[in-house]
Amino acid sequence: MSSTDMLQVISKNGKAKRGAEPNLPKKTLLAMYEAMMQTRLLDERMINLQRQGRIGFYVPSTGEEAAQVGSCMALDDTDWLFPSYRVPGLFLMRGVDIQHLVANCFGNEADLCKGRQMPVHYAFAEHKLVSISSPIGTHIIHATGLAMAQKLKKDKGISAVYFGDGGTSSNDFHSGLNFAGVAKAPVLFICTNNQWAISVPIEKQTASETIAIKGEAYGMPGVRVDGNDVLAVYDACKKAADRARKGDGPTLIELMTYRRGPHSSSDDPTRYRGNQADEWLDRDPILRFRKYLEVADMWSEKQETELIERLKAGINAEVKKGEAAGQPSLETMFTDVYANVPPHLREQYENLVRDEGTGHEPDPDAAFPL
Ligand SMILES: Cc1ncc(C[n+]2csc(CCOP(=O)(O)OP(=O)(O)O)c2C)c(N)n1
Ligand SMILES: [Mg+2]
Repeated sequence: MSSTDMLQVISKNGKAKRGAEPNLPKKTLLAMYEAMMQTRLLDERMINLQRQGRIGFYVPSTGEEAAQVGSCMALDDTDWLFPSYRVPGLFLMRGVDIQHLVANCFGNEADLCKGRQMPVHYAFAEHKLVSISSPIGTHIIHATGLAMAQKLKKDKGISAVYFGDGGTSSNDFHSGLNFAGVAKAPVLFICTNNQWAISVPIEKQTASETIAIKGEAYGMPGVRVDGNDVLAVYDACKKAADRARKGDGPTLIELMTYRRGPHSSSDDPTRYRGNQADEWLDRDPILRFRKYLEVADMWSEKQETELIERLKAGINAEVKKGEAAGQPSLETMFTDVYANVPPHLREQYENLVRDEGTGHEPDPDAAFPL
């Protein structure tokens, strides 16, 4: 297969292409479907909360669920993941409790980052999920570096880094792939090509025929996959992971999909694009996988209704808890940076505690820091 062909397993009518199906047990297939649905429902709820002014910010991934779930299922728990800000499904797949994702968006006292990180920029080191970097592309070289270390240490794990089509224009994309190619580092470069980088369309991002083809320049295979086909995503990532684990080096994987929603809750895509998103509705990855499961007699309307009800109830319960929780204490603005808090910060902390609740407002004209 060349880096301009597109790998597909499930056709539009839900039937698998002969001989193309990965050999996955029913239990795994249903777990994948559940994770995709949970990702979609969480996104919908969080965007609604933001629109109601109950949380400040959110990044939806509607229509990109197969890219997240299929790729993550192909990796082992020993592998390190470097996520982008648009992959909540990865966290759910790795077993992060949904309460932590919700608490992060509220930035409340239950938030593991104590409201100090940007919303949606989760970090769960114990699940081998590296803290999300907001600057585009910087984590690509981190993943390469970690993979080089894994190789030197003869570690069993590999690394996988998630970025978008816009990320391929960053300097770090080029240096990350170059180093990985030379070092034969065990890393998967997973590019979710949703065809937009905020308001920049893919045709303004690159003059290459595909993103996958760029792998060739760095001495690694590039594969182009239908990113709305969860089994094709799984298959391509599993083959690339096996290859990396064997010592054969990195792979660039381009997952073709479409950003159906806004870039983030702060964005209004009607300002810069027409209604192409509608065309992608009937290529919905969840609908396609559901058809596949139904054709294979693994799924019914009743199971669908029950699953949605159960998942919604779980999300609602966490939202209730998240909203009822208090804010992080003032003290947390000063903790976790210095083992011994320096005198000037201690003084600021003491002033803050003294003024809290006294109606004292900081003077905006006072010398920095206020
Ligand atoms: C170095 C850098 N430049 C610009 C930005 C602003 N920015 C945030 S998201 C984004 C678009 C990224 O698009 P893409 O990589 O396709 O990912 P997607 O949002 O589509 O998932 C940009 C330009 C940034 N965060 N970092
Ligand atoms: Mg994009």
